[in-house]
Amino acid sequence: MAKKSEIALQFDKELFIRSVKYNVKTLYRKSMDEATGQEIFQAAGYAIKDVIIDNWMATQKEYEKKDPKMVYYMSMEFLMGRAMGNNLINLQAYKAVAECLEELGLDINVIEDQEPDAALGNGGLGRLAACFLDSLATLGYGAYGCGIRYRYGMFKQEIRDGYQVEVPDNWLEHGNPFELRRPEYTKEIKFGGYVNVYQDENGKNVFKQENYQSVMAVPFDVPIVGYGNGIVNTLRIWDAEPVQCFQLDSFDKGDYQKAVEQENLARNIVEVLYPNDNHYAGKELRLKQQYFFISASVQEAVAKYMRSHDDIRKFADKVTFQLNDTHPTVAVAELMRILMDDYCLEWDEAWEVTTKTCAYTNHTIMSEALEKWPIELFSRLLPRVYQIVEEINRRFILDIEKKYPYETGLTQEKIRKMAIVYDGQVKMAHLAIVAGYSVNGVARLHTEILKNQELHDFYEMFPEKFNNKTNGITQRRFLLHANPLLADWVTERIGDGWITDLKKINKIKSAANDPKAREQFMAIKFQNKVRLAKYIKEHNGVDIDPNSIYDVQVKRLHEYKRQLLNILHVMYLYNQIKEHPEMEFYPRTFIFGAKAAAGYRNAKLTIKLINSVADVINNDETIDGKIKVVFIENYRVSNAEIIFAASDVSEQISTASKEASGTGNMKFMLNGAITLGTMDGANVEIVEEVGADNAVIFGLSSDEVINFEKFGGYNPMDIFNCDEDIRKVLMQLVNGFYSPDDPERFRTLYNSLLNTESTDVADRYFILKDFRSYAEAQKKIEEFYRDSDRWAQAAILNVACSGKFTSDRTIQEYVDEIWHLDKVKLPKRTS
Ligand code: 26Q
Repeated sequence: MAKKSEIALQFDKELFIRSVKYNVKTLYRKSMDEATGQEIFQAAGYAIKDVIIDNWMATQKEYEKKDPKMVYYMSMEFLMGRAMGNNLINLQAYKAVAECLEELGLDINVIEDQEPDAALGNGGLGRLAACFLDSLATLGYGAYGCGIRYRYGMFKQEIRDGYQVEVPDNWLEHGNPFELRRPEYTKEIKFGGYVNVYQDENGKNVFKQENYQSVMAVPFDVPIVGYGNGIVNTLRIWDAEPVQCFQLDSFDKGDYQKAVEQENLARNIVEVLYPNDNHYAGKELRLKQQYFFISASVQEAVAKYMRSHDDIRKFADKVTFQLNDTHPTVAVAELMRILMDDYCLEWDEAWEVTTKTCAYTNHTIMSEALEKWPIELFSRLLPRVYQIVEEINRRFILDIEKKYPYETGLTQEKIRKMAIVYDGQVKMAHLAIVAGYSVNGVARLHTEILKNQELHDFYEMFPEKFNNKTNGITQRRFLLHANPLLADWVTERIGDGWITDLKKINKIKSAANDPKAREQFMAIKFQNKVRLAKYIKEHNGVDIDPNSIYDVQVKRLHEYKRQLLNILHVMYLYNQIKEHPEMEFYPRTFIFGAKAAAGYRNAKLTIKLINSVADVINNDETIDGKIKVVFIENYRVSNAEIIFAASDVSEQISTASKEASGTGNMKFMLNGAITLGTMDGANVEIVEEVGADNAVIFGLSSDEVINFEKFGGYNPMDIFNCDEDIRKVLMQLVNGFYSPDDPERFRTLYNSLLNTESTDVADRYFILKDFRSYAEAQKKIEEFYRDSDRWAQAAILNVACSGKFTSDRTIQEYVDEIWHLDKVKLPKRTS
């Protein structure tokens, strides 16, 4: 049997060095010592792409030969982060390249730092897509990621005067060595106009969209390297270009107008990623983006299939589309359109293919995230697609009437709740469920809530479609690359099998009871804490103490994630220390990192509050540095890698039932942090794996939250009136304690917790309700940490029990239970 290292490319160091020098010369007309860091990164990037490209070609050839079933992972977001380090890791060439660069007098970390993050996503959903691509390639499954090549990714966050300022992310400024433009696959995408019906020679209706505007979709391919197996899959992201260059004088006025509009459409459509996370904003341009990349991807998927098959009716034998939330759901109607209008299938035939091809993943139960497009907008932009959606809806309503006949008295209510087109809106989740063969949630609890609450009506109608796929993360990026010290320590003890089979990491369990191993583990954690302290000093100018507990909450800023609970507790602790200076207190560094959607007022104000609290506390010399508060600017994939490795406490404190899964929680666990969390999302399964003794849990259960939401019975004023400590903290929001220049600054945060006049529900996220329980849990953390042996034991057990949370496991479950893909193995390379 060929060993992994034989299949993986033999890495030729001399060739690589020559290639870097050559690239510096031909790209920049410079010698190595004249080149800037960025130029060397580019040159190294091209040299790495050279190494990848043979495997890429070999993989695609093998796919052509074996014709395996493939998945198209359709997603508005791929939060890839940096490519260089990850590609080298998966090529098993990281150390070799580090040595090459060293020979050239360069530090690989410095070169890696030159690469901008590919931030084509907001948060969890986008990063999940990136982890899935890594696992698909590593497991040897044929897959395409389909998305948009945004000119500007997730904004860069700057903190000025404590406030978030959004700065455009011009990530392509210096060029991207890892992408390949593929103009030969260009597709035309049509918007607007109207649909005319003609009859062909057989008297069959032919639908034709006319007087439309179009843009050209031009794909860029990005290689996705599997770990040590020679497989290279493709992330295909679409750029927009105007249909034709036009000359001013050769157009009459109407055409000129149209030409300009088309040019603008092309310019606008892929301009920028919408920076909303878990929030729907019904923007016309967003719907254009969705149809743009979906139409291009579906057209290409069908064209590719037909290049090597002759019967489009068997499409679903070879292709499946996974819809990453409802954002790509228009794929359902676009596939119907292509099958009927371009391939002349009858409705029933096209429906058969479509419903065997499309599957939908739900990532949220937050009602403000549900996509509902106004009919007026949807039908104006996509007139033919809308006709098809209407027909899907009409037929679905017939099904509802069949299942709930009028004599049951349920018909009207079911139609009202379940119809795809209703009340002037197109409901994308309903479309995805009706037209898909699978509906999955992303953690066990989340899937149960979907079945029993949010999507209960659909579950009753299609129980067989519903299934759970608990999220996962790739250990290649989030341990092997992010935490080399811990990765080496694990490998030394148990071998490197965990890199492709994370269950095996369970073998380090024995280290938890080995005093020497515990000491080594804590020493590694300490070094990682020093690395983060250095980063924070460089980027924030704040000194933090690596001997303090690093208590970390990094994730998007959202009220349901309750960063506000965290910072209110810090304010409370600070009051305690001031009131009882003699009180024993283990030094703590509270670390935050979060981007707020640009228009989300309370989220942005929470960032200001965190920074204001930091200002006061960090500059109060009377507390002996017992508490430090740090807000890490511009939290993103690349600095996340440094942060997870250095964390002691993982804050996962969402209101129970609101966080579908969370994936940061898993990255912390893998790096030996202890979860301080609610019984929400995947936290439930994390606690199940590691044991309740090795995590700290607090707060309302999801059932309790759901009951309060349904039946009422919680009034935060009761808590305000009875709990003096909480009252004091809340009053500090409005008495200028943290905002002497403007005492009213944080009034809206105060109101969100207490005031039923300004919001429909006071304390919608149960922050005050959970406060005491959280404070007690925090106390437990402190006691826990004081017993450093016990802490080290628990931390190691977290690493040891993280096996379930690899995205390799998640993907294998998608393959076995949803997609049914064929595995591909590359033949041994002889050259
Ligand atoms: C929708 C309409 C218009 C503009 C933007 C959006 C939009 C964009 C992004 C809506 C939602 C998102 C992102 C959602 C998201 O990241 N959800 C997270 O998905 C993770 C992966 O499954 C889970 O772990 C998290 O719990 C969930 O919050």
